[in-house]
Formats: sequence, structure tokens, C-alpha cells
Amino acid sequence: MSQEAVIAASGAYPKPAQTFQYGTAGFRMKAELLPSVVFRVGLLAALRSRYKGGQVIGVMITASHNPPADNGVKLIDPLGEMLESNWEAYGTALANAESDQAVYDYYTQLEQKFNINKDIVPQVIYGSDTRESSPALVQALKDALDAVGVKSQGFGAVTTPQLHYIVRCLNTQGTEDAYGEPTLEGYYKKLSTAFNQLMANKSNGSVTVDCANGVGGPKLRELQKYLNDSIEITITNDDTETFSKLNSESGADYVKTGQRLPPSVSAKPLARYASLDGDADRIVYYYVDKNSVFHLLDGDKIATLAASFIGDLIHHSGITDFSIGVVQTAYANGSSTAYIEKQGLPTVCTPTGVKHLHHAALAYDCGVYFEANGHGTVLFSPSALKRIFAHEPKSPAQDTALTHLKNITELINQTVGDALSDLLLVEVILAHKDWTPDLWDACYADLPNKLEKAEVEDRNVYKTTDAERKLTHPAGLQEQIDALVGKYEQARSFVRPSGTENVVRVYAEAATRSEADELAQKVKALLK
Ligand code: G16
Repeated sequence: MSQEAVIAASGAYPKPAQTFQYGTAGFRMKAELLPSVVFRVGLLAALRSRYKGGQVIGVMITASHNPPADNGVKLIDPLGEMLESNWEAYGTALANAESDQAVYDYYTQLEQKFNINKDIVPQVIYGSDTRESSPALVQALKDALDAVGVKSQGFGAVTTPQLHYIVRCLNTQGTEDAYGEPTLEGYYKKLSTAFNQLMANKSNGSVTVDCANGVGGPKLRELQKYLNDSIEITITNDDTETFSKLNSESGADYVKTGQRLPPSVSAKPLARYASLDGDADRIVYYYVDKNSVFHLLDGDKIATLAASFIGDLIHHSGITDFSIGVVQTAYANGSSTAYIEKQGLPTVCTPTGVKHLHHAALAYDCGVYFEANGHGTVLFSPSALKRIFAHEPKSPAQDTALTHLKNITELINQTVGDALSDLLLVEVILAHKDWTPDLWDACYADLPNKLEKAEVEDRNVYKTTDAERKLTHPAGLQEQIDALVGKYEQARSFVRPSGTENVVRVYAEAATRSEADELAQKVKALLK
């Protein structure tokens, strides 16, 4: 790597007059502002790989649930986790360096700070979602990787969780923790093999999946080819050619935020429906009842379903002293938390962002983490996996439960929340329990809730504490929120700045629908 090469390559991607920040899910904003950021993230990925002894780092170009004109970029660490959070600041500093020389200087400063061995060949893999802006941003990334001598490989349009999976497979192959074959085919085979075994001799009708016109559509079609015929999957909203349709009147965020059907879905009573988001790392389910009333089965409902099913399998396998915990965020419905605690399981609340939930979930033998928006997965600790796979069943019933449990650990993408893997997980559980969506829904009744977005002059003045459940700044605002909340039954409300959009989010829940809506509006009015 020569100074001239880096400076010349950086010169093709001038920084706009803008301050950047590595947020909830990397950098995310209008795509035209991003080329310099993506170029510099490429440099950071190279450093991170060398810092990690040449292990493979992933770079995903996506803005997930955001509108079509946005894009974004985030890094994936060697085991498929989100970038270690103390490196986010280096990404932010690199993205904000004011000249090509400053970019190079900061890069070499980091090399020195971490005493990075320059002989190590860095390795980076990358992928993108289906946005119109993605190819140009991929080019900016490649130019950075080439400028600093990275051995790289592109996977084209992939779901975010697929790239996480491949990163982990590449870094673990040939070890006792080998995660799978590091290809898309390997991903489909791993999930489908587990699914087909869990669904052998079962059939569970059909599910309709709205793919938000994003990359999840073609990938789900691909996955479908590997699945047995135990369920029929109908794919809708899978037009990835018309860029403007991405996340438009469709997708998990549309359904969860608006608590309504996508207009393109005409739901049959008690049939199962699910929506993915733009990069297929989130999923929510829903149905309409016999009176055509819409019911949402969100991330909280998926978490409780998964935790209780896995808990039962552990118990029926004869495995003892096994800890299961559920990790949520402030958005978790109060009823879900109460329900989980009633089952005798511990709950933990972390700030928004799967990186926080993932970290907290590692404290358990089995950590189930889901954001209410449908982003989540289940983690089994390495020692828990060893115990499960070494366990000797003492009866045919224990043997059956243990076999199911082993397959569940393979079905779940343990690197990150994965809508396709979560879809199959929910389908398996519902089939095993012989549950229709209303039976699943009946586990507990959600408190009516409302999520609003407020456009504010500067979202950075909103500072939170207590896992984002309280504001510390602007001074006095939390007291005003508390006073409003005190006027309603079973009420709760909080305000937090988004890490992915230029807005502040307002959440409210209360005993009745009208009270939840009113509380959200009143809290939102405080922000004007
Ligand atoms: C991203 C994050 C999620 C987060 C969501 C909204 O989701 O990965 O953890 O819940 O953004 O974050 P915020 O409220 O800070 O804007 P996705 O699916 O868009 O990548």
C-alpha cells in the first residue's frame, strides 16, 4: 500500500459537507452522500481484518427498512456479529476526515495505535441489497479495498443475514466450531436440512410472505427450492426491478409501525401472513380474525413463542441446569415482558440495536433476543451446544425432543436476526404445537401502543439513559413526559433519537387504543 495510491483512490470520492456518524446499524442516509463514507469504510474493514490477524470481515451495503433513495453500510466482525462497538468511533472519525491526506494520516495512525502487522493480507467480503444506488457504492468499496491490497470477494445481492452467515463460515471452516459451507448454497442447505427434518411427516397449510420488494424475495424463492412440501409459501411484493417499490406500502416496518395490512394483501381470516424488511433481517407475522380485525404478531410474540418452545424441548430432552433468558428493548410491549416473567424466565432490557441485544443474550446458555420490530434471533452458547450434542437421552421421548432441539440449533441463524431463518422457525413451532395464529396470539394480549416519528431540528440534543427509557436531555422534558404518563392507566412512553433516520421516535402504550394514541400525540407535541 502506498500513500500515493490511497490518496489518489480517495480523491475519486470527495467528502460532502456533512457530518457522519456510525449509528444503530452503521452509516445510513441519502445514497448520494455516501460514496466517500463507503470508500473509507473499506479502509476500516481492511484495518479490522489485519487487526484480527487476517480473518475475514464483511461489508454490507444496505439501508434495510429505509426508503429507496437511502442507502447505508455496516461492518460484520469475524463471527458474523456486528462490528465491535468501540471501533465505531474510528469509522466515524475516518468518515469525517476533511481531506484525502487526512484520511491517509488517520489510517496510518490507527495502524500504529494497534501495532498492526503490515505483512498480514486483509480479507474482506461484501454484498448489497437491491437498491439502484448499490452498484456505484460497491465500486467505491472495491476501489478502497484494492488501494490497500485486500483479498476480497463480492457476493452480489444478498440478504444481510446471508453475508453474516458466510463471514462466520469462512472464519470457522476447518475448526471444531465450523458453522457451515461458506456459500449461499451452503446457507440454503443448512436451513433446509434442519427444517425438512423438523417437518418430516408434518404439514401446516400455507403462509403468505410480503418481501417488501427487496432482496428477501428472490432469496426466499431460492430457499423454497430446498424445502419439503410441508408448507406452501406464497411470495408477494417481490418486484426488485422497480426500485421505487422497495419498502413502499409493504414490508415489516410498514406493517409494524402502522399496525395494518400491506394494501396488496387481502387477508383471509385466520390465515398466516408475514412481512420481511428490505434486507430480510426482520420479520413480523399477522392475521385477520373472523371479524376481519387485524392482529400483529411482532418480534415480542416471536420471542415468547421461541423461548417457550426451546424451554419445552430442553425439559423434555432431560437436560437440566440450563439457563434461558429473553432480551428485549424499551419497545417491548409491557404485556410480553409480564408474560415472559410469569413463565419464570429472566428478561433484560437493552438499548435499541441488535448489537446490544446480541451482547446481552450471550450471558445465557440460550439467549432469545428480539426487538419488537421483528429483528432478532436465538443464541446458544458454545458450552450449551456441546452439552446438547453430547447429551444421552434416557427414553424415546427424550430422544425425539433432543433430535428436534439439535435441528433447531441448525435452523436458527445464530450470527444475527434473519427473517428467512425466523420464518422457518415460526412455521416449525406452529406446526409442532398445531397452533393457528389466533392460538399463538392468545398467549397474552398486547397493550395498545403507538409509535410515532417526529422531525426535529437536531435529534442529537436528545440524550437517553436507562436503556433509552428515559431522557436526560433536553433538561425538563422527561418530567413533562412523566406527568403525561401519570394521567393514563397502565401507561408508558419514551422518546429516543433514531440511529437510522433523521427523526426522533415516540413510543406510547396504555390500557386502551384511544389512550395510547392520545398519549403518543401529546408526547410528540412536547417536541415542537
Ligand atoms: C435497524 C437496526 C435495528 C433497529 C432499527 C431501527 O434495523 O438494525 O436494531 O431497531 O434499525 O433503529 P432506530 O430506531 O435507531 O432508527 P434495520 O432493519 O433497518 O437494519
